[in-house]
Amino acid sequence: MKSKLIPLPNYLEYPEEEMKQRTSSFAEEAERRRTVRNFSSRPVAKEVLTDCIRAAATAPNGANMQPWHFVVVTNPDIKKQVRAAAEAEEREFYEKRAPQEWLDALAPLGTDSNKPFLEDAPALIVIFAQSYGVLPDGRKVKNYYVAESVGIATGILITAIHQAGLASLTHTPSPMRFLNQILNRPAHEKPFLILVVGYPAPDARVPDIKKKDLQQIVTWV
Ligand code: IYR
Repeated sequence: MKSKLIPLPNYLEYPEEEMKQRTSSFAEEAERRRTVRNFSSRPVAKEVLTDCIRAAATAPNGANMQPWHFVVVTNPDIKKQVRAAAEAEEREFYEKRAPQEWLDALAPLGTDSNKPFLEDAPALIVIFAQSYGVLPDGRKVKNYYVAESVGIATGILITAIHQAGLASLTHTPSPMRFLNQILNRPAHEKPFLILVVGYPAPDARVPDIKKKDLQQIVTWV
């Protein structure tokens, strides 16, 4: 197929002062985000979740294959099934599989195998990564840079949820294949992570941890 290039649509340039202002406010806004593990059961408008996913779907991705699928779980029975299966995996992890070094790294977070947030929160967005695409006629198309693409989309999703004034938690019970069965997704879709979404509980507590200083993480040459 020959490429058809069009003029860049909808580009917006800002005067430099405004650019600095916008960037600094955005950074401040991003710095307010905390991963939350205590959720209120207060419902969230479907329209808001839909728009957050719309934003995520703009992610740059390999060859524009868009190798993702988002399943939004709000049904209490399905949330219950997800919780039961996730907690079974997590008990294996915390009690048997996790090496001591990993458990030590998790200690400051205060996590354990109980995952009440999987039922408390009004929505779980389960992100699936498609190892290949399927054309309408059933033929398979290869996807490229799947992990990178889905990771970027998830980052945008988390940011969209945060800017809506909602909280999220990236939850990765391992292995996560049980999600294919509960959510009825085909085998070529691999669960990437569960994003737990909602309002924080009024008494939500978060670990007292800090991000690295910029000088530790940036080198200018
Ligand atoms: N999946 C487990 C363990 C866990 C692993 C990492 I790396 C974290 O940053 C947090 C938790 C759990 O959800 O408890």
